[in-house]
Amino acid sequence: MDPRGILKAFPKRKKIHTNPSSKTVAKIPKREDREAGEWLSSLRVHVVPTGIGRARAELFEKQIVQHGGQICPAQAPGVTHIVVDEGMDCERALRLLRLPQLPPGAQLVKSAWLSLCLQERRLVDTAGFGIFTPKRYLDQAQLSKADQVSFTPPGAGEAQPRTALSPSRPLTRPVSPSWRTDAVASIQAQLEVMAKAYSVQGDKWRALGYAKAINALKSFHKPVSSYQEAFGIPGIGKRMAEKIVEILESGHLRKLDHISESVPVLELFSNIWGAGTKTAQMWYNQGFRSLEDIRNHACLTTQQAIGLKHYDDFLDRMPREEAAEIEQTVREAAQALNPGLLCVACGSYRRGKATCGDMDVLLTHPDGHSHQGVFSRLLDSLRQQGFLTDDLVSHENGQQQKYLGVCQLPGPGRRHRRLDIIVVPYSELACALLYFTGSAHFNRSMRALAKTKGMSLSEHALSTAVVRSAQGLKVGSGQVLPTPTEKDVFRFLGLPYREPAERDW
Ligand code: DCP
Ligand code: MG
Ligand code: MN
Repeated sequence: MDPRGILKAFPKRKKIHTNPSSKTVAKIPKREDREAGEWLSSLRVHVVPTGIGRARAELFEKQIVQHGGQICPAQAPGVTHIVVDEGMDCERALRLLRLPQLPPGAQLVKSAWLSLCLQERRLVDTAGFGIFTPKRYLDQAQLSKADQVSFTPPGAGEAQPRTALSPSRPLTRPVSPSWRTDAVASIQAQLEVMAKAYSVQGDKWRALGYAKAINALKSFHKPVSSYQEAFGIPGIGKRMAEKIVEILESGHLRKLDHISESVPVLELFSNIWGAGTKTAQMWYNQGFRSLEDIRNHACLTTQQAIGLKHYDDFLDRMPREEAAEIEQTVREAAQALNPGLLCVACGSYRRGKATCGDMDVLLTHPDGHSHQGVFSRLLDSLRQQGFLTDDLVSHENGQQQKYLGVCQLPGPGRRHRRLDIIVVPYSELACALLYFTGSAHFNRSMRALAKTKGMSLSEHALSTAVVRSAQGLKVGSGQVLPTPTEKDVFRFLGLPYREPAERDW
C-alpha cells in the first residue's frame, strides 16, 4: 500500500509558535522515547467526557494509553492532568468530578491541549490550555491555533484542494504503523459525529447507516486504505466508501462543516432522560438554547424533571465494579425476600463492558411461580433502605414486569445511577436474558433474522411466525418453540452460539 495515502490524512499543521519567547514546548522527549511510542509516559490523565462527547473522550483515552500514558480516576493519587471540554469552567468540572478541590499536583486543562500533543506527537506545554491561566491574550492566540488541530480542516482559505498531496505542504511526519491506526481513529470519530448529528435530528435511518459503517470498520481485519477496500466491506456502500476515502485523503469530511448549528443544542436537550428528538426540536423551536433555559422555562414531564436533576450523573458511565455493587444490592434485597430467587446482571455488564450506562438486573425463580409478587415487595424494600431515589417507569408486559429508576449506593461521593429491573417467569428466562443482554443492535439483527426464517423473536419467546392473510389479518397464531437456554434460540435460528461479549452487533 502506498503509505502516502495515509500520510495525506494528516497534512502538516501550521507552526503555532507565533511568539518566539512563548514556552509552548516544555519538554521534548528524547528521540528514542518518541519512536518507542512512549512519549506520554509521564502522564496520568483523567478525561471528563461531558461536552467532549463520549466517542471523542474514549478516543483520547485510547491514544494516551497507546503512547505510554495512564488513564485514571480524577481522585487517583498522582493524577497529572484532568482534561475537560473547552467550554468547561473550574466549578462545573469539580462538581462533575465530585471533588471539593483540585487534587494536588493535578492540572485542569482543555482538551485542545491533548489534541495538540497527539497531533504533534510530543508533550506540549499546557500554558494557554489551563482553565485558570490568566494570560488572556496569549491564551486566546494559542487556543485558536490549537483548535485547528482536532479533526478540523487545515487553513480554510487555502488555494490547494485538500485532497492534493501538495508540494507546498511537505510531508515531514515519520512513517509508522500507528499513523494508520490514527487515520482509522480519525475516520471513526468523524463518522461518529455524523451519526450523532443525524440521530439527534431524528433521522434514525441515516444515523444507523453511519453506525453500521463504523462497526464494519471496527471489525474489519486491517485499517482500511482505499476506496475499493472500503466498498468491499459488508455494511459499507458506495457513498459511505466515498466519505471514508475523503477522510483518508484529506483528513476531513466536508459534510461535517454543514452540520446545522442546532445540533449541539439538540444533543444537549435529547440527553435529558425522557426527552426524545421531537421534544428537543420543540424546545429548540421555542427558542431554548441551554439547560438553564429548560430548567426555567420549559414544560417538563415528571421523568424529564428527574432527567434534568441528574443530567450529569446519567451521562456518566459507571465503572463495571460499581455496576456490580448495584447488582449485589438488588440481589441481597431480593434474596432476603426469597433465597431461591435467581438474579442476573444483564445489559452491557453481561457483555463484559468496562463501563456501564446503567445496571440491568433480571430476576426469576426456578420453581416457575415464586417470582410472582416479588416485584413490588423488592421495590418497597429497596426504597426503604434509601437505595432507590427516583422512579421513572414501572410497567407490566405480559407476564414480565419492568422497572426503570434511579439508585444511589450508600456512602459519600456516590453518584445517582440508572437502574433497570425486570422480573420474568422462569419459562421465559432464555428469551428475556437474550433480550436484556442485548445489545440493542444485536437484538434488532436477531429479530430480523428470525423473521426471514419464518419465526418471531421477542423478550418472551421464539415462536413460529404468526400466519397473516394478504390483508395482514392474523389467521393463525405462532407456536412457542422450546428454548430452555439461550443456546436453543441460536440453534433454532441456525446460528452458531455467541457469548454475551460477542453480541455488540
Ligand atoms: N434493549 C433493546 N432495545 C432498546 C433498548 C434496550 O433491545 N431500544 C435491550 C438491549 C440492551 C438491554 O435492553 O442491551 C439493556 O438496555 P440498556 O439501554 O441498558 O443498554 P446496554 O446495557 O446495552 O448499554 P448501557 O451500558 O448504555 O446501559
Ligand atoms: Mg444497560
Ligand atoms: Mn438499561
